[in-house]
Amino acid sequence: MLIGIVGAPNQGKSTFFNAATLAGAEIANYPFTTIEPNQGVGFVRVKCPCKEFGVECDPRQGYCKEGSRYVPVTLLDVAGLVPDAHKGKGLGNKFLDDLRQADVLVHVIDVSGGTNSSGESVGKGNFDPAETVRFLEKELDLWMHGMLSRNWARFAKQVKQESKKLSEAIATQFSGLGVKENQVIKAIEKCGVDPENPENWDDTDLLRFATEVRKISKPMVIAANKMDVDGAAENYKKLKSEFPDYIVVPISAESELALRKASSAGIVSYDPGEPDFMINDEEGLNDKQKEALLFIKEYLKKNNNTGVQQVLDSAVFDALGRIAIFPVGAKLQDSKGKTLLDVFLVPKNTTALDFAYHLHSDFGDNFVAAIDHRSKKQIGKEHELKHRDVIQLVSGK
Ligand SMILES: Nc1nc2c(ncn2[C@@H]2O[C@H](COP(=O)(O)OP(=O)(O)O)[C@@H](O)[C@H]2O)c(=O)[nH]1
Ligand SMILES: [Mg+2]
Repeated sequence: MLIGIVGAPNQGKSTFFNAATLAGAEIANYPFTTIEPNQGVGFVRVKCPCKEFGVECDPRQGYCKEGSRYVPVTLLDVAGLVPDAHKGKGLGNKFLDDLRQADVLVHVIDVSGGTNSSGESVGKGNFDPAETVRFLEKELDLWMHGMLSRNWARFAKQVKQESKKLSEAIATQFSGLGVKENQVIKAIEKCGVDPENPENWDDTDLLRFATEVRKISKPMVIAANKMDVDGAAENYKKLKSEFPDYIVVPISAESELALRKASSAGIVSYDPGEPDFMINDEEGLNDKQKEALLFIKEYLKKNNNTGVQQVLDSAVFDALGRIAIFPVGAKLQDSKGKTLLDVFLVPKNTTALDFAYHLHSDFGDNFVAAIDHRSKKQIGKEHELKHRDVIQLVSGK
């Protein structure tokens, strides 16, 4: 699972990334092989079944705090996007290459209206952040369109001559888009282009198709950042009403970063996503630190949370539509007596059998039934799992 943090320069992407990944790698125990400088480990939050069942859990990865299970995910701090990046301007190509790998995007924007789409500081309230949203959508669409249109005529002809399946051919030939075949099928249906005659698609068709592919393959939430600046709240409301199809989450990345740093230093007790924090050693603080923490306290009173945790949760569970499933043995334990050891983030509509295969092909091949640990009822192969299900697999071997 890879979450791409995207946006124009100076909107707060790196601040968001640093806050969300601070010390993440150490606590996550998360196996990744190709970690790069701009990658880090963050967490999404799931209500852990441990409280409900009255047990102590032993997370293999991530951690559990006060009944909240923090499940590791990889975050990617994508290079800042500038206008005309799709033509290779700025770090355009690097941006788009990073993006290809992402399952879901978090678009960080300066909702105080103080930064334009080129990343220039213009003084708060002097820029409409809605423009930044449109600009990013357009850049992504033009990038995808550019990749498709470059060789389209030749590609379409070849597909036809060799009687290939168009959706499959698009997914493999344009691997640079990072799009799966089922997503291509959906996009073709959505924009009503003729899959039998791709040579007849004109440039407008291709752009419409690119737009649908982008929407389907790169779901996105908007992190309305710098909400701590005066006047940002009005912009946020406006943005939310202007983009009803997006999840827009108000955030203050800087406040979250300050709290995480203070928490690492032992100055405060704070759990990401929570509405408050505790100052541990009031006397040990200097005036500046005190003032900063009081400012954040006031912010939290008004806004309920910094929003950083909520953005990640929304990206994975709402925009991407994943559900968290806890596989267990009898008594919630695995063969070594570890309780609620694992949790997996799988697509919605995952069936009991899909889940068995997700764990191991042997579990799938030898699937007999599964038991829903809450109801103690047996469920069959085709049964669709729900968010936070606790599932015991019954295997034939
Ligand atoms: N007031 C305020 N400023 C922020 C916030 N997040 C980031 N900034 C500031 O915005 C500027 C750009 O942040 P940065 O994370 O480097 O942006 P990036 O270019 O998108 O990675 C820096 O001066 C940050 O301190 C926030 O939540 N509130
Ligand atoms: Mg940056």
